[in-house]
Amino acid sequence: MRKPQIIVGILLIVTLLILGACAPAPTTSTPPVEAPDVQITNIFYDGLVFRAESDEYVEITNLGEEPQNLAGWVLKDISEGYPSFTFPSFILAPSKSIRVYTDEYHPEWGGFSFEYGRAIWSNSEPDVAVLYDSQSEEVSRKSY
Ligand SMILES: [Ca+2]
Repeated sequence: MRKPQIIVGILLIVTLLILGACAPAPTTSTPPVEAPDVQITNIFYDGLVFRAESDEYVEITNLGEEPQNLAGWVLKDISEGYPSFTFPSFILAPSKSIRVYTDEYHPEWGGFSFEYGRAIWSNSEPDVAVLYDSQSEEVSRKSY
């Protein structure tokens, strides 16, 4: 009575080992280099608010298919080297946009602001905005 059970047990183990060996190996290939999913898509540089142009904004869009957490990401005017804005933890969903205003608060666009008392984006000499990820790697840049 016990021998058949042992044989069945051995057969089971062998079957499992064969199945394990046949299972697809985990892929180690790296994904191809693509355009960054999160990009600066618009710079509204000519604000309507007289002089201070607090309504200027930089629009950032997730063009990819995965949500992206912007925690620690930095948006900077590299033409002057300042100001820079560091994002708090925020999940930017696919095909969604946020805006970083010069000195206004718009919760419907994420509520981000440089809180800068003067115009940032020059109307006469185009500036360059750069977006860096939390590792200080450049993700996107745009002028106008
Ligand atoms: Ca401006």
